[in-house]
Amino acid sequence: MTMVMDKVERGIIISSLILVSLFVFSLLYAKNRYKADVPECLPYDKAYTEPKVNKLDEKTYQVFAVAAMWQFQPSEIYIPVGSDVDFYLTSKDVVHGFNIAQKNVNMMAVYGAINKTTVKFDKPGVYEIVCHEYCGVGHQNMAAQVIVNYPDAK
Ligand SMILES: [Cu+2]
Repeated sequence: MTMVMDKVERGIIISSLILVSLFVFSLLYAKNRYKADVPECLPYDKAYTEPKVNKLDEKTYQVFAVAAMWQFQPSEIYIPVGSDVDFYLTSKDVVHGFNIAQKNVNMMAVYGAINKTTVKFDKPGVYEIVCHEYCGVGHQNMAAQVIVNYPDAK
Protein backbone atom coordinates (compact mmCIF):
# COMPACT_ATOMS: atom_id res chain seq x y z
CA MET A 1 0.00 0.00 0.00
CA THR A 2 1.34 3.37 -0.92
CA MET A 3 0.67 6.52 1.03
CA VAL A 4 -0.63 9.29 -1.07
CA MET A 5 0.06 12.75 0.22
CA ASP A 6 -0.16 16.00 -1.56
CA LYS A 7 3.25 17.56 -2.12
CA VAL A 8 2.20 20.88 -0.69
CA GLU A 9 0.77 19.20 2.40
CA ARG A 10 3.98 17.26 2.96
CA GLY A 11 6.00 20.43 2.52
CA ILE A 12 3.94 22.25 5.12
CA ILE A 13 4.19 19.39 7.63
CA ILE A 14 7.96 19.14 7.19
CA SER A 15 8.52 22.87 7.46
CA SER A 16 6.37 23.14 10.59
CA LEU A 17 8.31 20.27 12.18
CA ILE A 18 11.55 22.06 11.36
CA LEU A 19 10.16 25.29 12.78
CA VAL A 20 9.02 23.62 16.04
CA SER A 21 12.38 21.84 16.43
CA LEU A 22 14.16 25.11 15.82
CA PHE A 23 12.03 26.78 18.47
CA VAL A 24 12.58 24.06 21.07
CA PHE A 25 16.28 23.97 20.26
CA SER A 26 16.64 27.75 20.64
CA LEU A 27 14.75 27.64 23.93
CA LEU A 28 17.01 24.91 25.35
CA TYR A 29 20.08 26.59 23.92
CA ALA A 30 19.18 29.93 25.48
CA LYS A 31 18.36 28.23 28.80
CA ASN A 32 21.75 26.50 28.98
CA ARG A 33 24.05 28.90 27.16
CA TYR A 34 22.69 32.18 28.56
CA LYS A 35 21.06 30.78 31.72
CA ALA A 36 17.76 32.25 30.56
CA ASP A 37 14.90 32.02 32.99
CA VAL A 38 12.25 29.77 31.49
CA PRO A 39 8.98 30.30 33.37
CA GLU A 40 7.23 27.27 34.75
CA CYS A 41 3.57 26.69 34.10
CA LEU A 42 2.57 27.97 37.52
CA PRO A 43 4.69 30.58 39.21
CA TYR A 44 4.93 29.69 42.87
CA ASP A 45 4.78 32.64 45.17
CA LYS A 46 7.16 31.80 47.99
CA ALA A 47 5.86 34.52 50.30
CA TYR A 48 5.27 31.73 52.80
CA THR A 49 5.46 27.98 52.64
CA GLU A 50 4.87 27.05 56.26
CA PRO A 51 1.53 27.48 57.99
CA LYS A 52 1.72 29.71 61.05
CA VAL A 53 -0.13 32.07 63.35
CA ASN A 54 1.49 35.42 64.14
CA LYS A 55 0.44 37.52 67.04
CA LEU A 56 0.95 41.18 66.16
CA ASP A 57 -0.56 42.53 69.36
CA GLU A 58 -3.22 41.57 71.92
CA LYS A 59 -6.07 41.90 69.44
CA THR A 60 -4.43 41.49 66.05
CA TYR A 61 -3.38 38.20 64.54
CA GLN A 62 -2.13 36.96 61.22
CA VAL A 63 -2.96 33.45 60.11
CA PHE A 64 -0.93 31.98 57.26
CA ALA A 65 -3.13 29.10 56.19
CA VAL A 66 -2.13 26.34 53.83
CA ALA A 67 -4.74 24.11 52.23
CA ALA A 68 -3.67 20.73 50.91
CA MET A 69 -5.30 17.41 50.14
CA TRP A 70 -7.12 17.07 52.53
CA GLN A 71 -6.50 19.32 55.43
CA PHE A 72 -6.07 22.90 56.51
CA GLN A 73 -3.04 24.00 58.45
CA PRO A 74 -3.06 25.31 61.08
CA SER A 75 -6.11 23.25 61.97
CA GLU A 76 -6.82 24.95 65.30
CA ILE A 77 -6.45 28.69 65.69
CA TYR A 78 -6.77 30.05 69.22
CA ILE A 79 -7.52 33.75 69.57
CA PRO A 80 -9.06 35.99 72.23
CA VAL A 81 -12.47 37.54 71.75
CA GLY A 82 -12.52 40.86 69.91
CA SER A 83 -9.53 40.00 67.71
CA ASP A 84 -8.97 41.10 64.18
CA VAL A 85 -7.50 38.26 62.17
CA ASP A 86 -5.82 38.63 58.79
CA PHE A 87 -6.17 35.35 56.96
CA TYR A 88 -3.64 34.64 54.24
CA LEU A 89 -4.48 31.59 52.23
CA THR A 90 -2.70 29.46 49.68
CA SER A 91 -2.82 25.89 48.44
CA LYS A 92 -0.14 23.24 48.09
CA ASP A 93 -1.90 21.41 45.29
CA VAL A 94 -5.36 21.81 43.81
CA VAL A 95 -7.95 24.52 44.32
CA HIS A 96 -9.64 24.37 47.71
CA GLY A 97 -12.35 26.45 49.28
CA PHE A 98 -12.17 28.34 52.57
CA ASN A 99 -15.46 29.09 54.19
CA ILE A 100 -15.86 30.26 57.77
CA ALA A 101 -19.23 29.39 59.20
CA GLN A 102 -21.05 32.36 60.81
CA LYS A 103 -18.69 34.74 59.06
CA ASN A 104 -19.05 36.07 55.59
CA VAL A 105 -15.85 34.48 54.35
CA ASN A 106 -15.67 32.69 51.04
CA MET A 107 -12.18 32.35 49.63
CA MET A 108 -10.41 30.12 47.19
CA ALA A 109 -7.06 28.54 48.03
CA VAL A 110 -5.10 28.56 44.81
CA TYR A 111 -1.66 27.10 44.20
CA GLY A 112 0.86 29.84 43.47
CA ALA A 113 -1.37 32.61 44.73
CA ILE A 114 -2.23 34.14 48.08
CA ASN A 115 -5.67 35.38 48.98
CA LYS A 116 -6.30 37.57 51.97
CA THR A 117 -9.18 38.70 54.09
CA THR A 118 -9.63 40.22 57.52
CA VAL A 119 -12.22 39.00 59.99
CA LYS A 120 -13.22 40.34 63.40
CA PHE A 121 -14.28 37.75 65.95
CA ASP A 122 -16.32 39.61 68.56
CA LYS A 123 -18.20 36.67 70.02
CA PRO A 124 -16.66 33.69 71.79
CA GLY A 125 -17.18 30.28 70.28
CA VAL A 126 -15.88 27.76 67.81
CA TYR A 127 -15.99 28.83 64.21
CA GLU A 128 -15.74 26.02 61.70
CA ILE A 129 -13.66 26.47 58.58
CA VAL A 130 -14.69 24.12 55.80
CA CYS A 131 -13.59 23.46 52.26
CA HIS A 132 -16.47 24.26 49.97
CA GLU A 133 -14.78 23.53 46.66
CA TYR A 134 -14.77 19.86 45.72
CA CYS A 135 -11.12 18.77 45.76
CA GLY A 136 -11.10 14.98 45.70
CA VAL A 137 -12.03 11.93 47.76
CA GLY A 138 -11.09 13.46 51.11
CA HIS A 139 -12.94 16.71 50.50
CA GLN A 140 -15.61 16.18 53.16
CA ASN A 141 -12.92 15.81 55.86
CA MET A 142 -11.28 19.15 55.18
CA ALA A 143 -12.01 21.35 58.14
CA ALA A 144 -10.33 23.56 60.71
CA GLN A 145 -11.47 25.63 63.64
CA VAL A 146 -11.08 29.13 64.92
CA ILE A 147 -11.45 28.86 68.67
CA VAL A 148 -12.37 32.17 70.27
CA ASN A 149 -12.16 32.20 74.09
CA TYR A 150 -13.54 28.70 74.25
CA PRO A 151 -13.72 26.89 76.53
CA ASP A 152 -10.99 28.85 78.35
CA ALA A 153 -8.53 29.52 75.58
CA LYS A 154 -5.97 32.17 76.31
CU1 LIG B 1 -12.43 20.35 49.26
